[in-house]
Amino acid sequence: MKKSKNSWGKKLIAVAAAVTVAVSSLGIQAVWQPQTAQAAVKLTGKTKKTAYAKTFYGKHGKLQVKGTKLVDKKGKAVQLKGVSSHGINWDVGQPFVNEKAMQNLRDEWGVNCFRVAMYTEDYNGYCVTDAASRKKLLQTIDTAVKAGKKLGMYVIIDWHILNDGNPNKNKKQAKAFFKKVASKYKNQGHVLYEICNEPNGSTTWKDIRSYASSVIKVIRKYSKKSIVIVGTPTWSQDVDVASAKPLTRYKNIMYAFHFYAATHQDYNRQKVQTAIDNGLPVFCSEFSASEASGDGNYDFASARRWMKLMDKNKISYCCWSLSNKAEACSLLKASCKKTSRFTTADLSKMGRWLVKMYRKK
Ligand code: IDC
Repeated sequence: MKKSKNSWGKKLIAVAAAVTVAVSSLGIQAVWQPQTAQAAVKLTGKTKKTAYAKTFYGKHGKLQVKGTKLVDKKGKAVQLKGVSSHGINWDVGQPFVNEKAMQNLRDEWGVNCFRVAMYTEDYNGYCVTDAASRKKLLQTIDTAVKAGKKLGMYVIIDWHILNDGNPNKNKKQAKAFFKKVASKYKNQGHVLYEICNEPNGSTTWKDIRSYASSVIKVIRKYSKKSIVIVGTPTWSQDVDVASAKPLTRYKNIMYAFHFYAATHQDYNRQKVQTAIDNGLPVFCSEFSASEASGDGNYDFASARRWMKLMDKNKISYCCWSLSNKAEACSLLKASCKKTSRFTTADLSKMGRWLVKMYRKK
C-alpha cells in the first residue's frame, strides 16, 4: 500500500515536471508552480565536515574585479550566492548570526557568502545607539567574520543606511567604523565591505561619489585590495546612472543593485542591462521575490527572470533575509524558534524557493 502511494507520488511529480517543461519550452511564463516541486527541498539541519581546500573560499581565495565580473585568485570568474542577515540591531536578525546557522547555509542551502546587515540610523542602529549596544553590534560582525573564515565563506560587512537616506549624513561615523573594521580585518581575504546599503530620497550619484571617495580612502589605508560595494541612488537601483560616471581612482569597486521581484520588473532589469553594457561591475547585495516592503505577495515568475539576468552576467547576489520575522521576505517561518539546525519545516515559502534554486546551481 505504502509503495503504491509513493510511486503515485513520483508519477505526479513527473507529470508536474513535464507540464512545467512543456509550458516553459513553449516560451510561456510558467506562473503556476506545482506544490510538489516546493516539497522537493529536504534539509536535515545537520552539519558536514568539509576540508578547507574544498570550501568556496578555500578554492577561490581572495576575489578581485575584472571588467564587470568578480574573479578569483586565478582570474576565473566566480558568482557568490549569498544570504543576508536581517538587521543585527534587531532581535529578529542578531540571533541568527552564528557559526552553526552559517554552516547550515553552507552545507545544505548552497550558500557561499553571508552578509551582515547593520543598520545605522534605524532602531538601535550603530549611529543612534549607546556604547554597550555598539560593542554588541561589533561583536556580532566579528562572529560572522570568524565563522566565515572557519567555514570558507565570504562575509560582507554592510553599513545599512536606510532612514538616513543620504550616506553623507553619518559620514564621520562611517569613516570611524570602516577604520575600525578595515584595520581589524585587513588580513582577512574573505571580507567584503558594503559602504552604504541604500541611498534614497533626494540623494544623487554625485553625493554618493563624494561619500564613497572618503570612505574608500579610509578602507584602502588598511586593506589595499578588498572588494568594496558602493550603493547607488533610489534604494540601490540606479546602477545605470552610476555607470555613466563610475569611481575611477580605486580598484576592486563594485556597485550595488537591489531588487524585490514583485515590485521591480522590466524597467529595473533594463537599468542593470544598461550598467553591464556600460562595463559596470554590479553586485546584487539584496533581493527577494516579495514586494519592496519586504512583505505582500511573491512574484516568482519575475524572480526567475531576475535570476536569469543575474546568472547570464555572473552577477553575485544575497537574499534578504535570514529571519523569522512575520513578513514575506523572511527565509524562516515565524513559528521557527531555532537559530540554527534548520530543517525543511523551518523554512518559509521564500526559503524553500531559495534553497531549491541555490542547490540546483
Ligand atoms: C526591512 C525589513 C523590515 C524592517 C524594515 C525597516 O525587512 O523587517 O522593518 O526594513 O525599515 C530594503 C532594505 C531593507 C528592508 C527591505 C524590505 O535594504 O532594510 O528591510 N528592503 O523592505 N530595500 C528594499 C527592500
